[in-house]
Amino acid sequence: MNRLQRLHVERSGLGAIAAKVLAGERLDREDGLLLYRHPDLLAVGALANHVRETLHGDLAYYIVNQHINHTNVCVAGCKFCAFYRTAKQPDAYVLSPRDVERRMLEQIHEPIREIHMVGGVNPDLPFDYYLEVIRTMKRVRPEVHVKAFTMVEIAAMAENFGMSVEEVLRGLKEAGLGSIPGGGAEILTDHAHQVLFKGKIDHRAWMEIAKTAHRLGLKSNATMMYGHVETLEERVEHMLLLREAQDETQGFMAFIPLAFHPENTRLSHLPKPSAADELRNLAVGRLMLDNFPHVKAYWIMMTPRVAQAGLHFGADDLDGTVVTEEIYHRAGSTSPQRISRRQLVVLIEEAGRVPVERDTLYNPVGPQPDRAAPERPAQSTRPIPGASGPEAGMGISP
Ligand code: V47
Repeated sequence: MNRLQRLHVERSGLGAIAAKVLAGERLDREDGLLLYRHPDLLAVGALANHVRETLHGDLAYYIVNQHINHTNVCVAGCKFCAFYRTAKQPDAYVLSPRDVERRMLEQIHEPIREIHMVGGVNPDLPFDYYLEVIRTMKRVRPEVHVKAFTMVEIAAMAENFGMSVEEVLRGLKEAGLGSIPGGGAEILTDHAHQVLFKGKIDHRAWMEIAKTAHRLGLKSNATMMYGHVETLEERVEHMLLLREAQDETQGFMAFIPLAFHPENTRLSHLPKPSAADELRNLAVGRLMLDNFPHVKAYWIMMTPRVAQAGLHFGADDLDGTVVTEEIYHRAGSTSPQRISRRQLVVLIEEAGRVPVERDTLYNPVGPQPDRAAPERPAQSTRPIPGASGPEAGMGISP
């Protein structure tokens, strides 16, 4: 932070939090709430940007990827979802492994590094279906990273097939699964679970599966879907639970706040998210989740414009080219369904950041930009043991 920004943050009344951030001290529940309630969004953003730049300098990551939703049939009945169908509805679908192959072949000319696949909780699909889909993806593009199936889908597989979560994960991993996307976390509290998504696992199970995956060497992301029935306290609680789990496993790569899109859902009376709320959630996430390496501004749901601004509110990643997105588009997203690699690069450059193409695990790929990130790889904003001075704690743990 430069002197002017520091003065601004102090005058805004966030001096105590700023001092903690600059000293690398962990923020607590009350700090989280204050950051949510504070009227000066730019001051909150400046603090988050400081952490973001300490970790990643000017770099902003993107990936060339393809999203495929293999089925919209789901028995969970979540109130926030515009995507799911019952098996009997006329527009219910399941993609066969051959269909998945076809979708991939349509994009075979693109240098895709990741397939992101999630779908509904569909009890009619056998375990072999999931294995076959993964094997097909690896056959069509052996080099592709398969990031697939949320903790919710994995829980359902374990239950439906009489297997332990560990057996499911080992089977999927053997077939070629590379990591797990961050979906299905919603808001990790009993209240949100009861009101919104009681047809699927609660936060205890979500976290246990995440930790099991991490222990088996599968990295994952973590989302937070906000802006529906939850309170600010619940958002902070969600972040604290993630932070605690991350202390244990170090298995989460990115935190991805997702603003609720109400159209075509049973909560369609709720307002659409504001850009200010989206930016604030990125910023609070960046500040509270001091042990998460990355914060993602998922352009598909934020729109490219707000995601660009997000790169100055704590986010260091825009996600990817995506190709075909259904979950938000059914819920009223006005973003395009795909974006080219060139467009992503331009979006990042226009925002004053330096684009870095990455793979799923955040290894840079392709030609590297001239300007580098801070010397050490991003892992945590916790203090470096033994370091001193007012900004020492903003360093990165070894
Ligand atoms: O689990 C569903 C959310 C998630 C709505 O890991 C909604 O890299 C807002 O998890 N309004 C799926 N949100 C998407 C997801 C994701 C996206 C991008 C990257 C990654 C990653 C993961 O979307 C669901 C749910 O939490 N969601 N419906 C809605 N109407």
